[in-house]
Amino acid sequence: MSAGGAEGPGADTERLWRLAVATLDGNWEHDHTVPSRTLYPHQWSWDSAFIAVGLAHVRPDRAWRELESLFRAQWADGRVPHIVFNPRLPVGAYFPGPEFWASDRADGAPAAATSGLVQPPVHALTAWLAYRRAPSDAARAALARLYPRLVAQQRYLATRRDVGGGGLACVVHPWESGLDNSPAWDGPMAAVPADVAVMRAYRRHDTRHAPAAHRPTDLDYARYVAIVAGYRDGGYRDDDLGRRHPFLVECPLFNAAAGAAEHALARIAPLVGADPGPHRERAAGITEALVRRLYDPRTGTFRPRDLRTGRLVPARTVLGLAPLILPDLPAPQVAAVVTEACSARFGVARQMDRPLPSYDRTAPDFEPLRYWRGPSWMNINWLVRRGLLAHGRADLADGLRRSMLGLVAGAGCHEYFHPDTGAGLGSPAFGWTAALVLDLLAREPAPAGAAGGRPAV
Ligand code: 2M8
Repeated sequence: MSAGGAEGPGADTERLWRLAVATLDGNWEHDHTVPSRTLYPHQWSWDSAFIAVGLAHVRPDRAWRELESLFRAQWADGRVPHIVFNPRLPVGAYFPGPEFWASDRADGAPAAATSGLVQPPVHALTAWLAYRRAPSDAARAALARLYPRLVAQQRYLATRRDVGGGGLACVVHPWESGLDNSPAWDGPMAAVPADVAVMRAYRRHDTRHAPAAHRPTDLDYARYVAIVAGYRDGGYRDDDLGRRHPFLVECPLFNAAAGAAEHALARIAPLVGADPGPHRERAAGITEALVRRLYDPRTGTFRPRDLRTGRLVPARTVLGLAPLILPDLPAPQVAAVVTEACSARFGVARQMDRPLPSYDRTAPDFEPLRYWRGPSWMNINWLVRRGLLAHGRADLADGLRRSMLGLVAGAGCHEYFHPDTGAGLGSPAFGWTAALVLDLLAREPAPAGAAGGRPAV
């Protein structure tokens, strides 16, 4: 394939660009972009953040509408819900739907029906990138409106969610990690009491649109539902979670995103008349806490910590590479993570056939078809590529970029991809895949006032 390859942009680039724009346009829904018309027809939190990065290249006004519509559904405590439900859709358009979450019964919930969970806080980073891509008075005004909401999002995580007391936020559900059925959650999930028979009372929506063999199992879903039900029945309150909540994990990707958010807020603050100093201090604190609490010097990797057992989880997943996005990650950890990324487990190289898988390729339970247990995903690859660039590894970042573009050139804007064959899996017209392809194809930031961002062909 030639899309963005060493041979330079060509017809493939033009074709990919058009496909990506058409995918984003096709998924646009009055004030946001759905991840997928079939599988995920509402608004998802970190999807909207990644999507805004792509929209900034082609429809900058929509990039800001995307983020602002999401933050309109922010709760009074600062949490940004992981799903904002579209009231125009019929009951059963997604499971679990608004009737299950019952956000209208919770204190501090917004007028819109939402979930009560969050997702990795990549929004400040992507707002900063969207602004840098297409700076304008309108973009600066949008940033000024978003800034206090982004700060409140961070405050919620840093205060209500620091259940371990060590300066990191914990996730209270695998859905909050974004990597729903990652092998990283197998241990913590095994401790969640659930009976698979409860699923007889529900109708799963996902397996109507994707093969069951690609999706989390019914037992996974029984546990997902049980964790939500407990949290919901406690009014989605976070006090005393350590005593009563069955799933509490500190995730390296989630916290790396929180650290990157403080770095981004430090860049945004002067533009909106705020002080960048506190953001720099908080960023340094998160990086220090990540290294202290989640870095395992024995294996040279970052791993999630299960707060119920106090132990790091054994699985080596792509989550462990995410701290690379922190510009202040200390050199020994940078070297270790790059070594892990370049190992046979993940296969990063200057010349690589396929992007990163979501899980260690050499693990006996690696599953190339099942969701976050093996397949390659564009958003994670995009984050790791940014991390490689931040730490002076443009050679590896370029290998990753070409492998990502090759995947989409071969299979289209799928949700995820077979990590060996490159076959497209899941939804065939997926929002963040399209958006991040645009970002990979576009040149690095457009000069202030430049229009478009479309690559030369
Ligand atoms: C997937 O998660 C949802 C639940 O939030 C699902 O499986 O139904 C994950 O891939 C998540 O990371 C993503 O944000 C969401 C929508 O694309 O789908």
